[in-house]
Amino acid sequence: MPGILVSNTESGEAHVWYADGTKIVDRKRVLDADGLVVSVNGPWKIVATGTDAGAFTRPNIIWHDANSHMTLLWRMFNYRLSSTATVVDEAGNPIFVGPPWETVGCGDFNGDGKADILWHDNSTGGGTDETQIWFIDGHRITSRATVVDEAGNPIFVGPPWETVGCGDFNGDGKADILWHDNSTGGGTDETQIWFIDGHRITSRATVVDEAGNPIFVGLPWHVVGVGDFNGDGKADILWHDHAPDGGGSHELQIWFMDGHRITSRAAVLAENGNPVVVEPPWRIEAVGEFTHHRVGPVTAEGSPAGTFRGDVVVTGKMEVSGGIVVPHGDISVSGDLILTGADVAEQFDVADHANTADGIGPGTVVVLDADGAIAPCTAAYDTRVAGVVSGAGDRVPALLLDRGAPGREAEDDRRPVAVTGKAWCRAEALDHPIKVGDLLTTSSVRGHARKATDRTDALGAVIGKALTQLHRGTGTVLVLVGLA
Ligand SMILES: [Ca+2]
Ligand SMILES: [Ca+2]
Ligand SMILES: [Ca+2]
Repeated sequence: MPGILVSNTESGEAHVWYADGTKIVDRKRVLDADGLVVSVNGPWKIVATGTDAGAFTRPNIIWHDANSHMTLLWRMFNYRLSSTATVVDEAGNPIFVGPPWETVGCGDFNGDGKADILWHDNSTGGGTDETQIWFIDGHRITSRATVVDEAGNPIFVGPPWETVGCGDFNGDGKADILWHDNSTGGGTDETQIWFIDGHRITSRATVVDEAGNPIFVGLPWHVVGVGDFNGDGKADILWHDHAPDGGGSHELQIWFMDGHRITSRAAVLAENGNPVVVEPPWRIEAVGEFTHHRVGPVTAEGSPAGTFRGDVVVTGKMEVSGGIVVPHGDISVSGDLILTGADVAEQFDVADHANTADGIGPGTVVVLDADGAIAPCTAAYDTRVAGVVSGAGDRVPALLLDRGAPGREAEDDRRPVAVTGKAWCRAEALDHPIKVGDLLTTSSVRGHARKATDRTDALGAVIGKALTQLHRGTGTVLVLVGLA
């Protein structure tokens, strides 16, 4: 939703005024990451707002420090600071640029979905009147380019012309540059758009009124921002009737644009329907897209209790007690995948002859038959060993592979076999006690493991390493499963 960013020059607080068309529908104080009211007084000044498209759009407030000349991005969640990042150059080093260079605004000039920063090298401060774009990815400059004219030559325009904003006026997905020919500096009060593709001007046009005639508007009216107020994909122009000496009605007007032509004009209204007024100590900082999310618990019931068509972003923890089903697509994790289960198990069919009264329960040492089905081991040093049926004691599988969809037929005749990780295992110490660290192999006692005492025979028949001991008889041993 378009938002007008205003600040109070006395208290320092900043507000986002959410605009639905021409009407202010909500006003929120800009908060820092701790939820405290932000103060914009001091060397740091808000110079623009931008929006990065992507998995989700997120507004950025762009700050510039008059002392250090650093440029800082504030990534916002609604009207609250989410994270900050210093703009860095192509090599990753913080970049310091100040007067006579001035930040004009922020827009996506090359159409890659990422907001770029527009600068002007003001000749009244000794600059060359060059206009330059920093193409940005995240907070890093990927390249810089001087704006060139239709013929590809660098273009130098300065006072009385002023760059007053940028936005995509013709809806081609690439930001354009808005100029005004200030009459107090000897200009004609013409407003002009440079339509841009990357850093090249494709065409220039004087803004015309609804009837197609060039329109000349100057002080006390001046442009304070560019944003798409009616959501038609084309940027509109926000004007403020406020002279530097304090004159004017202090009202705001939007020019709804289609390319360089005004389709309609309307005053910005307050919640009560009256024209909104911005007068000192309030001042307008920028216009941007600000997300306007509901804050507070949302509850819903039913099946389904909610449906989203599009991406869903969760910035906090998500707790799911009913399971997650991903019928299509991948799951990608950039952090650690933490599983409380103990082993990685592979699902196997149980051989027909193994479905005896004795069963093939958790902890059973199993071997493969000729069909790849599993049955309890019955011989020592059996190289057909597949692992240990998972799930004995307090250990459950962390990852279950080759598992059919829930409810799949014949899933009852299958068992998860731990092929790596920790699992409790039936074992016998009839001839040889098992100590921690002993290699275990199959036993002639059905479904049991035993200590591997013969290294040669054990080759290819190792189940894993004992993590607990068994002095005599039969019992269970925790095994670090590792087939070898
Ligand atoms: Ca871009
Ligand atoms: Ca455009
Ligand atoms: Ca529009």
